[in-house]
Amino acid sequence: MPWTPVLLLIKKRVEDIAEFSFNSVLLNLYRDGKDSVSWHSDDEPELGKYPVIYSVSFGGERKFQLRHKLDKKLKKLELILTHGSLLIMKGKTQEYWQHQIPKTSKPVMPRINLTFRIIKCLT
Ligand SMILES: O=C(O)CCC(=O)C(=O)O
Ligand SMILES: [Mn+2]
Repeated sequence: MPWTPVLLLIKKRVEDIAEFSFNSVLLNLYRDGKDSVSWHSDDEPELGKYPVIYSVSFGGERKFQLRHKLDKKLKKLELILTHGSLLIMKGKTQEYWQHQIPKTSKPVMPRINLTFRIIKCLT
């Protein structure tokens, strides 16, 4: 899909912070607490060896959890992604960690998450 004016505006704000550019964004809509994303790493080959992902959240607050893939003694990490927050994942995060947005039974506002990414082989 082509960039929309609003997405370009947000992309520019994110790039001003990052001091480099992104060439793609993935948009997720969580309509309510039943919408979720389960454990995964963003480690698709087209993101390269050390994916850099800038993740912007709008709307309802949701938990973001991280778990180490190998060291089971390490505690799960948990952050609350608030409206307007920016989460940065880079380096070996995707190699060693998985993340998820769990379902919640609490009433939550709809949420939109934008993950800005660099796809290495766009034609
Ligand atoms: O909604 C979020 O904060 C995370 C989304 C996510 O992990 C993804 O799209 O790969
Ligand atoms: Mn992800």
